[in-house]
Amino acid sequence: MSEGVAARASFCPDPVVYAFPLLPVFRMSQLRLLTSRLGAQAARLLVPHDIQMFSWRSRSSGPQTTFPNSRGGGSSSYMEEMYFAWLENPQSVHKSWDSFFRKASEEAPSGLPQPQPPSVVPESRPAASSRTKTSKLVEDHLAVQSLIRAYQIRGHHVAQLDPLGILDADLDSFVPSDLITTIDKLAFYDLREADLDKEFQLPTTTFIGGSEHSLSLREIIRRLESTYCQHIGLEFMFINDVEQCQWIRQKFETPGVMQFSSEEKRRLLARLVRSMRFEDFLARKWSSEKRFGLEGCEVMIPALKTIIDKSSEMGIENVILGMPHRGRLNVLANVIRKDLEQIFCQFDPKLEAADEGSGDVKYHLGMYHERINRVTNRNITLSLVANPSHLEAVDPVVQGKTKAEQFYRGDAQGKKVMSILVHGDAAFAGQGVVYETFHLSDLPSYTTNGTVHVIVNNQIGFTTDPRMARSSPYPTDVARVVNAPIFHVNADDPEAVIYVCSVAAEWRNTFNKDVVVDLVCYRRRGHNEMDEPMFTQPLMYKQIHRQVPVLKKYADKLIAEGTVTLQEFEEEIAKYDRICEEAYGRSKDKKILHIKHWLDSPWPGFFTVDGEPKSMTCPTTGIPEDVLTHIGNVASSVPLEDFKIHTGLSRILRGRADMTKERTVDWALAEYMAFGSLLKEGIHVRLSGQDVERGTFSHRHHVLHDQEVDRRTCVPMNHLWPDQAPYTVCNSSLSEYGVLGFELGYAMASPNALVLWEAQFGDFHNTAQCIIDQFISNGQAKWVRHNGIVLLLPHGMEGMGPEHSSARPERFLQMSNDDSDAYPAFSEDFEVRQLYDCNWIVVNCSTPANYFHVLRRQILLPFRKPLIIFTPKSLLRHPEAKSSFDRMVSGTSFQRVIPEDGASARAPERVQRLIFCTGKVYYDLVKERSSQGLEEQVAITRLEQISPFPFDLIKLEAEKYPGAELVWCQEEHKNMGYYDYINPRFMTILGRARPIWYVGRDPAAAPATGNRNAHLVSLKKFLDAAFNLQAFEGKTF
Ligand SMILES: Cc1ncc(C[n+]2csc(CCOP(=O)(O)OP(=O)(O)O)c2C)c(N)n1
Ligand SMILES: [Mg+2]
Repeated sequence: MSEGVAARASFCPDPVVYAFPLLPVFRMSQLRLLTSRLGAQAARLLVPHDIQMFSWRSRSSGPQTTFPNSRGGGSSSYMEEMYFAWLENPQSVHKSWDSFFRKASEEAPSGLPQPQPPSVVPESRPAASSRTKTSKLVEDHLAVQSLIRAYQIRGHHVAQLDPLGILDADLDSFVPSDLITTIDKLAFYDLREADLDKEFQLPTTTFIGGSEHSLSLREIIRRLESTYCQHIGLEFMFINDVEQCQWIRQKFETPGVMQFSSEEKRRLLARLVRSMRFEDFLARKWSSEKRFGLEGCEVMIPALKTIIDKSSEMGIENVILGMPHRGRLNVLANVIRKDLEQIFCQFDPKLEAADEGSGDVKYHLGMYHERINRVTNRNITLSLVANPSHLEAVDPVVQGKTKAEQFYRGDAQGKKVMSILVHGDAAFAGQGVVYETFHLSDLPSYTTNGTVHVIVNNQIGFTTDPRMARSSPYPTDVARVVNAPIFHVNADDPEAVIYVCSVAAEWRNTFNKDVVVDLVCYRRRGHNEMDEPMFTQPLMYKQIHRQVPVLKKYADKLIAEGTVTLQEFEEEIAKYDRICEEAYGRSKDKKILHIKHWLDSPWPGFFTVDGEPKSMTCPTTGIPEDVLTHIGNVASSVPLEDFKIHTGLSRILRGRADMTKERTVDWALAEYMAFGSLLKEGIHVRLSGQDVERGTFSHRHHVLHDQEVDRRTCVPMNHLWPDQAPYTVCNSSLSEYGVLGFELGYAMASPNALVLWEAQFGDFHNTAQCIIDQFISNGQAKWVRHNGIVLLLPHGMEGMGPEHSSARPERFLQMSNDDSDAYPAFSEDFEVRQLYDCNWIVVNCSTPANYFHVLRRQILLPFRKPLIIFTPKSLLRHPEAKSSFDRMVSGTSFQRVIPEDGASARAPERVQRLIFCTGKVYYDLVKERSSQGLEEQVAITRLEQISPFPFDLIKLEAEKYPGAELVWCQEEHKNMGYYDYINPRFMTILGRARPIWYVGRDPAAAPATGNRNAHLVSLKKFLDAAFNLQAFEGKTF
């Protein structure tokens, strides 16, 4: 079987036998010669493919010659056609072909045997006798060029990637017909064994020659084999950019590139020792604990460390990592360098947690560490972002955090901050958020300037085989959509892995684009340490049990070649084992577990040293009138000269100017004022989501477009004050999961930014449900990490159908953690305490001023909580939905409840009904009350902050109207909206002495009807009930 790939392709009956150890490089001379002419099947395979523009410059001197639409990938027939056409009439072909053939004829050495015409030549072509030796020379050169290209494109299909040798990494044992895996394949190119020793000019699209410009065919094939078909499989030829392809070719093809100094080899061995012995140590001490060990992919530790070393060498100072369960503890210990005792004490079930919150399992926690990189001697900050079990959910979060860190450092090119994402093979292929995250990678407001992706491709997902887990050949194919090169590598060849990782880091630094390293490995144990893999993968695991661990293989190699001695190797192991033992000893002294030691994004200076808020008050959120006026003026102007805006927009700006003069704001202007005033105070504001720049409802217009100059835009918000903080407003890709995750990560980086994500319509947030359920609602409880992200969710029943109506308030409220049954103590700081204790804030503002205040409060609070805002649609233009400056000037604040202030409030004892409501339905209720003339009998009070529930204010309101029936009115169906949330809380306040009656739509399956008439009928029905003062007579509760 020493014939390597050739043997594999044709003769090997049992793939397990040949796959490992390293295959010797294909030796052409040992192959049987099968002199076959190009048969019909092979001719069929000559159908043109891989059509691409490429250039071929004469290696020695000649000018660049461009071949229009030439088939670079393996068809000589097109070139033959060109050639024969040129022979007949040089003017009949493009001048680039003319000059090429002319040059080739001039350079053709004499004395070559007269070639026979290939069998694929159509009959209409010139007879064999008319063909010259130049013709054969050209054809053979073109054939060799095609052959080189075939290896570059398809060599990875036969690369020896699987350490077990039982699976094909591309899920297919098919051997591409244009690779010379057996000698008869030469016929595919109309070449014969006799051609093997002929010299061929090398095109500039290969570097296999090193300083040689020509090589024998035998050597060409040997070098291609060794580059493309050994332990590294390269997928890059789909990349559209020729320069990038050249770069990769150079990195891998150049002879002798994979040389390691003995120091590098020893370092690699030491890292493998740590990786392997760490898992061994855990296995010994806690044999029945789940840890999702890295055994079978121990090389991941040196792989990640190489990426970090290399990046640090190129100037990176901050690396943000995201990764799943597999090997996470090992990464914490040996890459991030978390104190081992901190890790070990996580295994002690008796330790008491010192922090508030519910905590998380050890393989989900995050970490942040600043240290010196020992290889480069430079400072480096490493953070591993905490994540839920939900695989790949952390990807966009890491990217958002990375983007923010780059932004705050002014690192627009990503030269200082970068991200690394580690993935499992099954999850990378299966989870859609991976695709969504890739699609953010090159968008100006979302790019992190390249991410290095590392796949732990253990060729299994829990109990599922790859063939059942994906339809793509490789788990990595999703990366092709963004033209990211993919480097597959056999994880049992540590030097190949290290080389690939260092090229990946260089790629990222050179092109600022994503790159994927696919570590093809195996999983030595079950999915976790308690799992029996033989139930489902018996044969695979039989092979795995026979598999010699990579550390042993590599140590044997280095000992054999004299790089280390056995004694040194054993000492290295003993040294690390001692480190672990000592840390274990220390971990036993720990009595308390601090989850805050596992914080991935500390906010220096924001909290006290103990991690507490610096105060428990919130300053008032109003601002001086001159600031309001100034923002209003800028919002209604075009700050750039000679900038022509649309006439419709001029009208909108004039409207803003009028409102400013009249000292009023609508929704959009209130938002402008909130953002603008925060920018003035040095708070960066970022608003992201689909079509947010204009606003889905065409109300925002934060980006003005010059009507005469393409792509000339202006963001007046960035022209407010000379020293203001920057404002970013960005239309996102059409993704919720990816983009919301991204913004959450962005908000993680600093407390001094207002980061908002707006759903196009509120109901679309459910495609980002994982981010909401796993990160936003409980991130602080699990990971003691605050986050002030704001979700803007357009919501309201307006007859638009079952979609586009409900932002599903019930879901957010159901996940709110304030206790419905606990009657709170109304201390002086109740309002702010309640906010501090809650997991998130849910509001539905009915006035622009209140929206303004709640946005500002978000930043002025001494801590951070996610804020969910149900935002209006029709209210954006409702004439009544306006606020006076009086409600926004200094001294004013957010109103958690807006009490009735009309006629009924002036004589509350006479009021028969007090309606509580939230949001837009207020305006319907007021209109109906007025049309029925019930202003004195019915009071309407608005709940603006729904959660945490303003027990104190609601109590005051209820007490103010002692004789009134209490009603909760909502436009949503009864099983949706707010009713289930507010009802028990009202009961708690009222001591169950008074009922709170429900008025609203009946329970339903869909959030809204698709029939406009049905919508109006149900609206009328519940409005009638709201003002029917006899509606609840005689009813008990
Ligand atoms: C979104 C999601 N779905 C399902 C699971 C359950 N689950 C945990 S690990 C796993 C298999 C993961 O396989 P792979 O990505 O190949 O990683 P490996 O465990 O092999 O390293 C599954 C299905 C999960 N954690 N997240
Ligand atoms: Mg896997």
